[in-house]
Amino acid sequence: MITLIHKIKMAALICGISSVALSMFADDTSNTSAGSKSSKIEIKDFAFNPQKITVKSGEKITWINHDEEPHTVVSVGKKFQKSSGLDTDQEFSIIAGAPDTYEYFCSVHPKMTGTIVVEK
Ligand SMILES: [Cu+2]
Repeated sequence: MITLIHKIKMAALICGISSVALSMFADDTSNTSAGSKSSKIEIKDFAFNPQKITVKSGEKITWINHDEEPHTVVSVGKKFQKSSGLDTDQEFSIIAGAPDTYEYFCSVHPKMTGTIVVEK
């Protein structure tokens, strides 16, 4: 009798521990997918690709330069922080701010332009 109760208690304890561990694991994965949503803009052949993107406020936006030439990311009207000169395979990231339309260009090649539409 006593040993049976003891066994049940042990089983309940083990179940409790594993479900806590599982829920922690589930929380971790949902946090990574929801909290760090990000968009990539590739710089290739003197163009931003995609040229226009729509993101949510708080989303991370990363540019990566695939050209041999250095490029920059500069906001029209200085609405967000500008990048330094990006060498080959170098990245630059910002966090999308308030909902708005953000135009940007490359200060080395001003004909290179892009648009970010930030939604709520
Ligand atoms: Cu450029």
